[in-house]
Amino acid sequence: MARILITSAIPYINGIKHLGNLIGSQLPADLFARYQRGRGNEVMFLCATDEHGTPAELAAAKAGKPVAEYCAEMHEVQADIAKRFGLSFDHFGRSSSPQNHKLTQHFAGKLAEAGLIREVTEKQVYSNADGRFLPDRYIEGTCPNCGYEKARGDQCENCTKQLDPTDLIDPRSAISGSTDLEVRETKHLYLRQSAMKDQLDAWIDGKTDWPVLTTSIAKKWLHDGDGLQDRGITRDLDWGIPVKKGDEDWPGMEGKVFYVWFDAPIEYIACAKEWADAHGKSDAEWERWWRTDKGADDVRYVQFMGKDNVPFHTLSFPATILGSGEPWKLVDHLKSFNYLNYDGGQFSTSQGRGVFMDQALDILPADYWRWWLLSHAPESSDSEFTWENFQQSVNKDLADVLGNFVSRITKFCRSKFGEEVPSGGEYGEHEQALIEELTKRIRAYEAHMEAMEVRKSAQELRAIWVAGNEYLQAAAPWSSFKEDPEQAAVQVRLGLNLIRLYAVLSAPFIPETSARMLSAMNTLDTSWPEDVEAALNALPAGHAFTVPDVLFAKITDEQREDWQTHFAGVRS
Ligand code: B3M
Ligand code: ZN
Repeated sequence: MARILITSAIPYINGIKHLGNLIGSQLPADLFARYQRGRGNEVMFLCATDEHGTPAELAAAKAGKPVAEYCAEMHEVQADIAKRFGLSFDHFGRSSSPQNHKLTQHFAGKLAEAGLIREVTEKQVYSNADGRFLPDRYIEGTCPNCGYEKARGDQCENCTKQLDPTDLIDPRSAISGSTDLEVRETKHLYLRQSAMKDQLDAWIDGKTDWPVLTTSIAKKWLHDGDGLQDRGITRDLDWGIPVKKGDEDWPGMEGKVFYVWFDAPIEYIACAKEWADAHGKSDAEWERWWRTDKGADDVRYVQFMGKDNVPFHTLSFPATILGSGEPWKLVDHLKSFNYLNYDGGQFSTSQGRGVFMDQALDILPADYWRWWLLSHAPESSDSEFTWENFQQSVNKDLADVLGNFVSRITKFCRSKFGEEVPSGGEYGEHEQALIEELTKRIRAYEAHMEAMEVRKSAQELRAIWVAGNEYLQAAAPWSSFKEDPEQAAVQVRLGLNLIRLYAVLSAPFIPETSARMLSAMNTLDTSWPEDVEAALNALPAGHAFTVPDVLFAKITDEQREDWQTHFAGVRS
């Protein structure tokens, strides 16, 4: 039994995620986790909310809540939606957990011991009225380039020009509106990534099986311009993990916190400890996933993320881990995604454009969305959600192909043989041909799933459903029944067994429906079809079943138009 550690990029706490976020990391990670469990492997699937940084502070302020309270509430909201989408995390943690505080401070201490941290004095804008330093994006003013009055200190939203806060005309605090600002000196910690360039370079060179898209991004950061830059890992904020060297205070760093991108990936590890603590397990039980000196050397570690997160995972986080000098597990395979667009534009959280996870579940069950998103995953390029395409996939793949197959065979059996698997006869030439085709296709499906080729896996699964439909169409038990009831019994027995087989194969994509299919087939046998012929004999003659309710309702043109209109605007 292989052991597989899977992490999904941890979603920001600031609001409910849209479908583009979902397909960019959490959903494909869940597909992989479910598949690996289905194959009998031991899986640890971790995700969490990313709770620090300016976005969290801003969102809490907007909601009029203390940031800790806001994060606790939003964590519950996200956890609930994740559950309803069938995301099967072994643990859904929080980057603000005490475990992550401790581990982040631990890493900083180790990096300091290794001489990899330097202190830098910088100039930053301080707001007297707010009593705090302002991050660039907390400063607003008039854009010197286009005259837009609400330009931010890092960039003008109107003309997209990159700005320095000092470029702004009439700068003011975005928090209080105060113009009582001054430039003050402040001290920060930098991680000396430049000193680790060769080590990181060599590590990336060893990753010959990584997609070029991934390694080229890493190589670009390593070699372009002046090469890998040292990175500021602290901020002047209240909310975050206090800067400490292990358990000790860090002189001169009082009142400062670590930068969100420093502590967020460390949460991948801390999350495993949260999992252990939540289940009363010992440290050894989570360390066997993460410490190569404690059993993790035979773990395969796979990360899922959107393409914009690749540099942090190929360079910054490995720099933290390697720099610590401790035997932590490094990523083995990194699966990254392009962007999903929405109906001719981009999904946008700040503009409320697109379909958000809670809204999606308000109109249709999770499996409809899971199937569409996974079968259209933005792998080799960006992809686009349109309502027409969604309607078409649901109606064709789910309702016509899979749903119809299940309904036809169970209803026919009930009417002619009753609600049990019919007896008599044996699989003949046509059945053998189908078994052969399915064997080939299932082996291909496994290979695609193993390689995390999400779209190809979906196509193969669909082809497996189609093969069953075509068999049934050709066998036509409804006509053979008249002359040769025994032959019809064989065909129906095969069809009912196919339902169980399809439930097992489809579970990673559509887990809820898969469970309904298994329950209609009255079986707990979810064993993987290593031997397809044996799998098609799993339900013996006489085995009772029930006819399930319609698995997938078709989307009508009227519904599609309604949704199209409803989601055309922006969410407030
Ligand atoms: N929260 C960004 C994102 O969700 C960030 C990922 C952190 S992964 C450690 O895209
Ligand atoms: Zn401008």
